[in-house]
Amino acid sequence: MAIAAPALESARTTLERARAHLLDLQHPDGWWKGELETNVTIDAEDLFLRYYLDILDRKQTESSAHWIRSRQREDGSWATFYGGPFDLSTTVEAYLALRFAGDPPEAEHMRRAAILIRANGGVERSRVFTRMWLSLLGLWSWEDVPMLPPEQIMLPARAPFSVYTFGCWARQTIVALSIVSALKPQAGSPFAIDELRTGASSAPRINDVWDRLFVGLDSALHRYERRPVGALRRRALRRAERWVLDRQENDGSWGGIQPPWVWSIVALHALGRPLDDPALAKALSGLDIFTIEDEQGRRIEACQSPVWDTGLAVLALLDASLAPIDPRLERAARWLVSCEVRVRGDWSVRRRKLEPGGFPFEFANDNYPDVDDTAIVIPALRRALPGDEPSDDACERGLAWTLGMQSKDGGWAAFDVDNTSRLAARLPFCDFGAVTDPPSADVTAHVLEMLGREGMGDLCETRRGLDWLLEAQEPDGSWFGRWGANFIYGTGAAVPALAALGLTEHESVRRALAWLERIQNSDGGFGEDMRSYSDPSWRGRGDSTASQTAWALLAFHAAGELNEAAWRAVDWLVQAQRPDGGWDEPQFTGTGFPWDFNLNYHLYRQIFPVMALGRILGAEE
Ligand code: R01
Repeated sequence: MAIAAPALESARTTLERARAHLLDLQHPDGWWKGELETNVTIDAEDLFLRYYLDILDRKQTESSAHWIRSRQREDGSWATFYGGPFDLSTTVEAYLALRFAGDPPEAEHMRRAAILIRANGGVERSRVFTRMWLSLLGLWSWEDVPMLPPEQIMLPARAPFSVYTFGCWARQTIVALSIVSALKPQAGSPFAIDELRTGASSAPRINDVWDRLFVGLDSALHRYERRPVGALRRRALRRAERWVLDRQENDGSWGGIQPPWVWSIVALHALGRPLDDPALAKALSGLDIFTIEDEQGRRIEACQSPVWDTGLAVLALLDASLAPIDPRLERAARWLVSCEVRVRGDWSVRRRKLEPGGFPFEFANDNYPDVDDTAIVIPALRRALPGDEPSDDACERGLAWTLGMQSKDGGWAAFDVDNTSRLAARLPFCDFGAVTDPPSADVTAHVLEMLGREGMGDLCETRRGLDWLLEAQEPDGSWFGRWGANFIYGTGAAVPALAALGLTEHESVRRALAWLERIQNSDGGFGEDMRSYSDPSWRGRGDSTASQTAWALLAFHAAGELNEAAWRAVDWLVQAQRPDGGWDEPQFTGTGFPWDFNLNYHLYRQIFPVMALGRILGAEE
């Protein structure tokens, strides 16, 4: 499509400024890492943990309280994403953290929150995690939360409800919690929270026979708790403690994510380990690495994404015609090679013969490399360090590992193979977030795009993955987004994958483009609110954002459709760019678990526009 010179010129200027801005954000060691924003339960739970361990620091508490107050909305609520609806558990935990910081319940901002909490069922209707924290703090009873028996760790890996039935993030959290659930530690709380109670039942709702069965099982487990078989319980606790200790990462974390990390600390402490115990000391000092302290206040990152951010940034800068020999790209690529995982992790329970390889999401996470990061890093290394032996060796190992991680239905998930139990989510404990890790369209698409670029389009794994992806297309032409919001993310990953396999003319690509054109905003941009995960009427709907507009452009470019809709989206990026070359994006466009645990990757808004504009303007040269 012939584009007027001024439009082309302004797009080029936008790209140059964005590229310079992105390069300015590179760390001297070569990597990129944007803040990974989540919600205030992470900050509240940090205070709860420090109160429980009796290591609360006045200044830290006040700075965390300042941050938590700053996230409260006019109506007194807290949410799990920018512009999101009131969330009961988040509001309960934020309120409680401010109580620990000394905010009196009669203060206006506290009263407003308490009214909302009571109006929505009270603390009794908050999620299991929240009520476990309350139990730890002496504000709830361990009898009134689901029981997680440590004996579960004794089950063979393939047994139903073995810890390997669950996704890695839930597995690590469950093992630590099963120790806590058995020992029932409780700190004495300095105050009551009657103002948050309604007297409602906290029992899980019974909707079908499975709920009835599992609630019955939980009651039986609570009865067993009164007289557990001593020898078995002691063996189980020892086995669980060993399992936890064997998985602590070099930075002191567990899996580089907050929930297993804080609950492993509570578990080891409840087992009697002193705070200067080596594992506990490393775990506590490691939390400082995930702590951000600035004028906005003190906040904790639930996770960090340097490998993911750096792989994407390298791809974007290469797409924006930065020469591979540019020393800044070389430094980034060498850093990525140094992140390769060379040891077996939990993934090998289902793939005993598969050689280690692949890349993680975080700085330190040898136990849980993921297929998604591997599928981004390998193409980045192949283009940034062409012909480099150590890099190519890492890529070969990563490719072999990825192929070995294909699930039996032909799709790829993030961390595990065939982690698809539908019963796991029915357990009373599992009232929060995804608890399994089934194949998803976005991860499968990233893998297929990598295999296409590797010239492995004819491999049987590729053909089965392609069948899986085509089968997964929604009736409206889009694809679901598991790790990004939402259908725009899935579609922005799937179309480049089909193009990389030579299927630009495929009917499913036409249907995807037609869907994108139907949902384009009147301002030319693209946006999709997190609400589309819980309300179909929000599919493809939301205020325009830089990252989601860029994802749509990746699909237009891959399909060879640089049409009027595409150029209106380019123009939206041009108009929305800040003078410093970056974009603002308060909206969350990433997910840890869709709807329940949402992420705002602070570098998405900088990286994806560079990638999309780079590919489009490169095509116009
Ligand atoms: C959490 C939790 O805090 C959390 C944090 C991060 C993730 C892990 C890996 C990736 C990378 C993305 C997000 N790729 C798989 C996708 C790339 C886009 C998940 C969860 C909250 C509650 C519990 C995460 Br329970 C456990 C963990």
